[in-house]
Amino acid sequence: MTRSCRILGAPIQEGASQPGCVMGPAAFRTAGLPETLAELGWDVTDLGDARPRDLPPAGEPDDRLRNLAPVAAWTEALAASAHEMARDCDLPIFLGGDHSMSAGTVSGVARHAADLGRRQFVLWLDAHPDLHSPGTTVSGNLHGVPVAYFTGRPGFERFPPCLAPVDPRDLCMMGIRSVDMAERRLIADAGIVTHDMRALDENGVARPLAAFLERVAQANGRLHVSLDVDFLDPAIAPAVGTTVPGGATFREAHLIMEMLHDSGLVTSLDLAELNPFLDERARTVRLMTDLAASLFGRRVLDRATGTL
Ligand code: B3U
Ligand code: MN
Ligand code: MN
Repeated sequence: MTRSCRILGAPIQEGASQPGCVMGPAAFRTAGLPETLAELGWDVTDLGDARPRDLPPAGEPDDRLRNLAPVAAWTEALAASAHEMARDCDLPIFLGGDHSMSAGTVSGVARHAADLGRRQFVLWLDAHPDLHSPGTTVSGNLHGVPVAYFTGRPGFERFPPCLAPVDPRDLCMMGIRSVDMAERRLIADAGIVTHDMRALDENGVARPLAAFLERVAQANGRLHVSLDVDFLDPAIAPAVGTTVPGGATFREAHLIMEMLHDSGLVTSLDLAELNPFLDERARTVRLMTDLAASLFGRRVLDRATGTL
Protein backbone atom coordinates (compact mmCIF):
# COMPACT_ATOMS: atom_id res chain seq x y z
CA MET A 1 0.00 0.00 0.00
CA THR A 2 1.32 3.45 -0.86
CA ARG A 3 2.29 5.40 2.23
CA SER A 4 1.65 9.14 2.47
CA CYS A 5 3.95 11.97 3.46
CA ARG A 6 3.10 15.62 3.92
CA ILE A 7 5.84 18.21 3.97
CA LEU A 8 5.65 21.51 5.83
CA GLY A 9 8.29 24.23 5.76
CA ALA A 10 8.99 25.87 9.12
CA PRO A 11 11.20 28.84 8.20
CA ILE A 12 11.86 29.99 11.74
CA GLN A 13 15.25 31.48 12.56
CA GLU A 14 14.42 33.54 15.62
CA GLY A 15 15.61 30.74 17.94
CA ALA A 16 19.17 30.71 16.59
CA SER A 17 21.99 33.16 17.17
CA GLN A 18 22.68 33.83 13.51
CA PRO A 19 20.27 34.35 10.60
CA GLY A 20 19.96 31.95 7.66
CA CYS A 21 17.67 29.09 8.75
CA VAL A 22 14.80 31.03 7.16
CA MET A 23 16.17 29.70 3.85
CA GLY A 24 16.15 26.06 5.00
CA PRO A 25 12.83 24.93 3.50
CA ALA A 26 13.62 26.57 0.15
CA ALA A 27 17.01 24.83 0.03
CA PHE A 28 15.42 21.42 0.69
CA ARG A 29 12.97 22.02 -2.13
CA THR A 30 15.76 23.20 -4.44
CA ALA A 31 17.62 19.98 -3.62
CA GLY A 32 14.54 18.04 -4.75
CA LEU A 33 13.45 16.50 -1.46
CA PRO A 34 9.74 16.10 -2.36
CA GLU A 35 10.55 14.53 -5.74
CA THR A 36 13.17 12.23 -4.20
CA LEU A 37 10.63 10.80 -1.75
CA ALA A 38 7.99 10.46 -4.47
CA GLU A 39 10.46 8.45 -6.58
CA LEU A 40 10.77 6.04 -3.66
CA GLY A 41 7.07 5.27 -4.01
CA TRP A 42 5.61 7.64 -1.41
CA ASP A 43 2.51 9.72 -1.98
CA VAL A 44 4.01 13.16 -1.25
CA THR A 45 2.16 16.44 -0.71
CA ASP A 46 4.08 19.65 -0.14
CA LEU A 47 1.95 21.97 1.99
CA GLY A 48 4.30 24.92 1.51
CA ASP A 49 5.58 26.97 4.42
CA ALA A 50 3.87 27.59 7.76
CA ARG A 51 3.62 31.07 9.21
CA PRO A 52 2.02 32.15 12.48
CA ARG A 53 -1.11 34.26 11.97
CA ASP A 54 0.29 37.05 14.13
CA LEU A 55 4.06 37.03 14.10
CA PRO A 56 5.42 39.53 16.63
CA PRO A 57 8.56 41.37 15.56
CA ALA A 58 11.94 39.85 16.37
CA GLY A 59 14.47 41.56 18.60
CA GLU A 60 12.42 43.22 21.32
CA PRO A 61 15.19 44.99 23.25
CA ASP A 62 14.01 43.93 26.72
CA ASP A 63 14.12 40.22 25.92
CA ARG A 64 16.75 38.39 27.94
CA LEU A 65 15.45 35.45 25.97
CA ARG A 66 16.09 36.35 22.37
CA ASN A 67 12.90 36.65 20.33
CA LEU A 68 10.67 35.01 22.90
CA ALA A 69 7.43 36.39 21.44
CA PRO A 70 8.00 35.20 17.84
CA VAL A 71 9.27 31.79 18.99
CA ALA A 72 6.15 31.34 21.16
CA ALA A 73 3.98 32.28 18.16
CA TRP A 74 5.79 29.76 15.95
CA THR A 75 5.38 27.09 18.62
CA GLU A 76 1.64 27.56 18.68
CA ALA A 77 1.30 27.55 14.87
CA LEU A 78 3.55 24.52 14.33
CA ALA A 79 1.90 22.52 17.12
CA ALA A 80 -1.50 23.01 15.47
CA SER A 81 -0.17 22.06 12.01
CA ALA A 82 1.77 19.05 13.31
CA HIS A 83 -1.28 17.75 15.17
CA GLU A 84 -3.30 17.83 11.94
CA MET A 85 -0.52 16.44 9.75
CA ALA A 86 0.07 13.47 12.07
CA ARG A 87 -3.62 12.68 11.77
CA ASP A 88 -3.79 13.16 8.01
CA CYS A 89 -0.77 11.23 6.72
CA ASP A 90 1.55 8.37 7.61
CA LEU A 91 4.76 10.38 8.01
CA PRO A 92 4.85 14.19 8.12
CA ILE A 93 8.18 15.99 7.58
CA PHE A 94 8.93 19.40 9.04
CA LEU A 95 11.63 21.35 7.22
CA GLY A 96 13.45 23.80 9.46
CA GLY A 97 14.10 26.23 10.47
CA ASP A 98 16.14 26.33 13.66
CA HIS A 99 15.53 23.68 16.31
CA SER A 100 13.08 25.78 18.33
CA MET A 101 10.65 24.50 15.67
CA SER A 102 10.54 21.20 17.55
CA ALA A 103 8.79 22.73 20.55
CA GLY A 104 5.84 22.98 18.18
CA THR A 105 6.28 19.93 15.95
CA VAL A 106 6.89 17.41 18.75
CA SER A 107 4.17 18.75 21.03
CA GLY A 108 1.78 18.66 18.05
CA VAL A 109 2.49 15.08 17.00
CA ALA A 110 2.46 13.98 20.66
CA ARG A 111 -1.07 15.34 20.93
CA HIS A 112 -2.09 13.05 18.11
CA ALA A 113 -0.44 10.08 19.85
CA ALA A 114 -2.41 10.99 22.99
CA ASP A 115 -5.63 11.16 20.90
CA LEU A 116 -4.90 7.57 19.85
CA GLY A 117 -4.04 6.50 23.39
CA ARG A 118 -0.46 5.72 22.33
CA ARG A 119 2.90 6.78 23.72
CA GLN A 120 5.05 9.27 21.81
CA PHE A 121 8.73 8.33 21.63
CA VAL A 122 11.39 10.75 20.35
CA LEU A 123 14.81 10.04 18.86
CA TRP A 124 16.88 13.22 19.26
CA LEU A 125 19.91 13.29 16.93
CA ASP A 126 21.93 16.35 17.89
CA ALA A 127 25.26 17.58 19.26
CA HIS A 128 23.19 19.33 21.96
CA PRO A 129 20.45 18.09 24.28
CA ASP A 130 18.44 21.36 23.82
CA LEU A 131 17.17 20.86 27.37
CA HIS A 132 17.36 24.39 28.75
CA SER A 133 14.41 26.12 30.31
CA PRO A 134 13.91 29.86 29.84
CA GLY A 135 15.28 30.16 33.38
CA THR A 136 18.50 28.19 32.79
CA THR A 137 19.61 29.17 29.27
CA VAL A 138 22.92 30.99 29.28
CA SER A 139 22.86 32.14 25.65
CA GLY A 140 19.19 33.19 25.56
CA ASN A 141 18.85 31.38 22.21
CA LEU A 142 15.59 29.47 22.24
CA HIS A 143 16.76 26.68 19.92
CA GLY A 144 18.34 25.42 23.16
CA VAL A 145 14.96 24.77 24.87
CA PRO A 146 12.59 22.61 22.77
CA VAL A 147 13.18 19.33 24.62
CA ALA A 148 12.41 20.94 27.98
CA TYR A 149 9.22 22.39 26.48
CA PHE A 150 7.81 19.21 24.96
CA THR A 151 8.66 17.14 28.03
CA GLY A 152 6.55 19.53 30.11
CA ARG A 153 9.32 21.11 32.21
CA PRO A 154 8.39 24.24 34.20
CA GLY A 155 9.36 27.78 33.19
CA PHE A 156 7.45 28.10 29.90
CA GLU A 157 4.66 30.39 31.14
CA ARG A 158 5.07 32.72 28.18
CA PHE A 159 4.72 29.83 25.70
CA PRO A 160 1.43 28.18 24.74
CA PRO A 161 0.64 25.30 27.12
CA CYS A 162 2.18 21.96 26.14
CA LEU A 163 -0.97 19.85 25.82
CA ALA A 164 0.51 16.34 25.67
CA PRO A 165 3.99 16.27 27.24
CA VAL A 166 6.38 13.49 26.21
CA ASP A 167 7.63 11.32 29.09
CA PRO A 168 11.39 12.02 29.30
CA ARG A 169 11.94 8.27 29.66
CA ASP A 170 10.53 7.86 26.14
CA LEU A 171 13.31 10.00 24.72
CA CYS A 172 16.59 8.73 23.28
CA MET A 173 19.41 11.14 22.51
CA MET A 174 22.33 10.27 20.25
CA GLY A 175 25.41 12.20 19.21
CA ILE A 176 25.45 14.53 22.23
CA ARG A 177 28.80 16.28 22.75
CA SER A 178 28.09 19.83 23.91
CA VAL A 179 26.20 19.95 27.20
CA ASP A 180 25.73 22.87 29.59
CA MET A 181 25.76 22.33 33.37
CA ALA A 182 21.99 22.67 33.91
CA GLU A 183 21.35 20.20 31.08
CA ARG A 184 23.81 17.70 32.51
CA ARG A 185 21.90 17.62 35.80
CA LEU A 186 18.56 17.24 34.07
CA ILE A 187 19.71 14.31 31.91
CA ALA A 188 20.70 12.46 35.07
CA ASP A 189 17.64 13.45 37.13
CA ALA A 190 15.01 12.86 34.43
CA GLY A 191 16.45 9.50 33.38
CA ILE A 192 16.86 10.46 29.72
CA VAL A 193 18.60 7.75 27.70
CA THR A 194 21.59 9.58 26.24
CA HIS A 195 24.27 8.12 24.01
CA ASP A 196 27.01 10.73 23.88
CA MET A 197 29.77 10.51 21.26
CA ARG A 198 31.95 8.48 23.60
CA ALA A 199 29.19 5.86 23.90
CA LEU A 200 28.80 5.77 20.12
CA ASP A 201 32.57 5.37 19.70
CA GLU A 202 32.56 2.48 22.16
CA ASN A 203 29.38 0.71 21.04
CA GLY A 204 28.65 1.91 17.52
CA VAL A 205 25.22 3.25 16.57
CA ALA A 206 23.47 0.01 15.65
CA ARG A 207 23.19 -1.68 19.04
CA PRO A 208 21.88 1.27 21.07
CA LEU A 209 19.46 2.19 18.28
CA ALA A 210 18.18 -1.38 17.98
CA ALA A 211 17.57 -1.47 21.75
CA PHE A 212 15.58 1.77 21.61
CA LEU A 213 13.54 0.64 18.60
CA GLU A 214 12.72 -2.56 20.43
CA ARG A 215 11.34 -0.50 23.33
CA VAL A 216 9.20 1.58 20.96
CA ALA A 217 7.86 -1.56 19.28
CA GLN A 218 7.10 -3.27 22.61
CA ALA A 219 5.10 -0.25 23.74
CA ASN A 220 3.29 0.06 20.38
CA GLY A 221 4.61 3.61 20.47
CA ARG A 222 4.76 6.27 17.81
CA LEU A 223 8.23 7.57 16.96
CA HIS A 224 9.29 11.11 16.08
CA VAL A 225 12.84 11.60 14.76
CA SER A 226 14.44 15.02 15.14
CA LEU A 227 17.64 15.43 13.13
CA ASP A 228 19.76 18.52 13.82
CA VAL A 229 22.39 19.18 11.14
CA ASP A 230 25.02 19.48 13.88
CA PHE A 231 24.53 15.80 14.78
CA LEU A 232 26.78 15.28 11.75
CA ASP A 233 30.46 16.01 11.68
CA PRO A 234 31.12 19.58 10.46
CA ALA A 235 33.53 18.22 7.85
CA ILE A 236 30.58 16.68 5.97
CA ALA A 237 27.85 19.10 7.09
CA PRO A 238 29.13 22.67 7.43
CA ALA A 239 25.76 24.44 6.95
CA VAL A 240 24.85 25.00 10.60
CA GLY A 241 25.48 27.88 12.98
CA THR A 242 26.57 25.68 15.90
CA THR A 243 29.11 23.22 14.52
CA VAL A 244 30.74 20.97 17.11
CA PRO A 245 33.72 18.82 16.09
CA GLY A 246 33.58 15.05 16.41
CA GLY A 247 30.11 14.40 15.01
CA ALA A 248 28.50 11.41 13.35
CA THR A 249 30.04 10.14 10.13
CA PHE A 250 28.32 9.76 6.78
CA ARG A 251 28.14 6.01 7.31
CA GLU A 252 26.83 6.15 10.88
CA ALA A 253 24.10 8.61 9.86
CA HIS A 254 22.96 6.53 6.87
CA LEU A 255 22.94 3.35 8.95
CA ILE A 256 20.69 5.02 11.52
CA MET A 257 18.30 6.14 8.78
CA GLU A 258 18.26 2.70 7.15
CA MET A 259 17.56 0.99 10.47
CA LEU A 260 14.77 3.49 11.15
CA HIS A 261 13.25 2.69 7.78
CA ASP A 262 13.46 -1.05 8.31
CA SER A 263 11.81 -0.74 11.73
CA GLY A 264 8.67 0.75 10.15
CA LEU A 265 8.17 2.67 13.40
CA VAL A 266 8.84 6.29 12.39
CA THR A 267 5.71 8.43 12.34
CA SER A 268 7.21 11.95 11.95
CA LEU A 269 10.48 13.70 11.12
CA ASP A 270 12.16 17.09 11.69
CA LEU A 271 15.06 18.22 9.55
CA ALA A 272 16.38 21.06 11.71
CA GLU A 273 19.03 23.80 11.78
CA LEU A 274 20.01 23.79 8.10
CA ASN A 275 21.52 27.23 7.42
CA PRO A 276 22.01 27.37 3.64
CA PHE A 277 23.89 30.67 3.98
CA LEU A 278 26.74 28.67 5.53
CA ASP A 279 26.71 25.78 3.05
CA GLU A 280 29.45 24.88 0.57
CA ARG A 281 28.18 24.06 -2.90
CA ALA A 282 24.98 22.60 -1.37
CA ARG A 283 26.78 19.63 0.17
CA THR A 284 24.92 19.81 3.49
CA VAL A 285 21.45 20.11 2.02
CA ARG A 286 22.24 17.26 -0.38
CA LEU A 287 23.44 15.06 2.48
CA MET A 288 20.37 15.85 4.60
CA THR A 289 18.14 15.03 1.61
CA ASP A 290 19.97 11.74 1.05
CA LEU A 291 19.57 10.88 4.73
CA ALA A 292 15.84 11.53 4.48
CA ALA A 293 15.80 9.27 1.40
CA SER A 294 17.43 6.47 3.41
CA LEU A 295 14.77 6.87 6.08
CA PHE A 296 12.11 6.68 3.37
CA GLY A 297 13.44 3.45 1.94
CA ARG A 298 16.35 4.12 -0.39
CA ARG A 299 18.83 1.25 -0.12
CA VAL A 300 21.91 0.00 -1.89
CA LEU A 301 20.73 -3.58 -2.32
CA ASP A 302 17.62 -5.45 -1.29
CA ARG A 303 18.32 -7.56 1.72
CA ALA A 304 16.41 -9.54 4.29
CA THR A 305 16.64 -7.41 7.42
CA GLY A 306 18.46 -8.87 10.37
CA THR A 307 20.04 -11.75 8.49
CA LEU A 308 23.30 -10.30 7.30
N1 B3U B 1 23.36 24.85 24.84
C1 B3U B 1 23.76 26.04 24.13
C2 B3U B 1 24.18 25.73 22.71
C3 B3U B 1 23.14 25.23 21.79
C4 B3U B 1 22.01 24.52 22.02
N2 B3U B 1 21.46 24.27 20.85
C5 B3U B 1 22.19 24.77 19.97
N3 B3U B 1 23.22 25.38 20.50
N4 B3U B 1 22.00 24.67 18.66
C6 B3U B 1 22.63 27.08 24.19
O1 B3U B 1 22.76 28.11 23.54
O2 B3U B 1 21.66 26.87 24.89
MN1 MN C 1 19.35 21.11 18.27
MN1 MN D 1 22.54 21.14 17.95
